[in-house]
Amino acid sequence: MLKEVTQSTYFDYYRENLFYIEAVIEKLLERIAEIDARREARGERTLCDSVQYRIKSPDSMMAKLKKRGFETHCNSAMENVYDAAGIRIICPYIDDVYLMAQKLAACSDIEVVEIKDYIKNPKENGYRSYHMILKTPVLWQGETKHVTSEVQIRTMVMNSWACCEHQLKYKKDVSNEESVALLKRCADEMLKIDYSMLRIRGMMEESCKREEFIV
Ligand code: 0O2
Repeated sequence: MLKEVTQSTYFDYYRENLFYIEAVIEKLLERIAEIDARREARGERTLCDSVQYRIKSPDSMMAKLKKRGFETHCNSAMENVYDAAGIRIICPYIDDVYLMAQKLAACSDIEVVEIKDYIKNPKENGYRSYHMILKTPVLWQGETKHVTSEVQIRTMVMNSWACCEHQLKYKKDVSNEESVALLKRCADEMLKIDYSMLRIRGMMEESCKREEFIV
């Protein structure tokens, strides 16, 4: 059971929806693990460095609903906001992000509702990540519900930038233009690191293949 499910503040707000939210997270974690387990069995590199998840806190959910002009009760949350269940997949390389997204979309019990590719179209502040809104059927006490969730997929490099930025300024009104511009420049430089790492991997894989061929 996820730690949020045992907290009464979460249950007081989400009521029985909390169990569906927990179930959808567990199902997606299973699918993600299966994707990498299949690759491992074929002797391929795994796509995930780590996977994180969370249930959106009632305060954060109510603030989001209010900001968007919706009522703040839990039924409104389940209808109007898609990220009560949130999963973040951290991948070593930038091509892993797209491969993982493709593999998830191919799962028979996962429907892709929306995609926001903040890697191809980064946010103005430099934020990069691949976001998927998914709908997944979950069964709980004999009733099946189609539950939405948000899956964020990004590289370790993108994740370090996002974590620092989140701590420094996300949702805060920071008016120091120089620091905001510097943060954006860091994000752009970090993207170059992602592409360099991909190139290095390609070069190493090539030389391994050549050595195997010679032997
Ligand atoms: P938390 O604390 O992660 O749950 P909106 O929330 O209205 O701006 P929307 O339409 O819900 O945006 O989805 P979007 O833009 O795809 O972003 C949702 C999530 O992406 C956010 O969740 C963050 O986790 C992450 N995110 C988006 N933009 C940024 C950013 O500029 N910096 C960082 N560090 N993370 C970002 P929540 O619900 O806002 O917050």
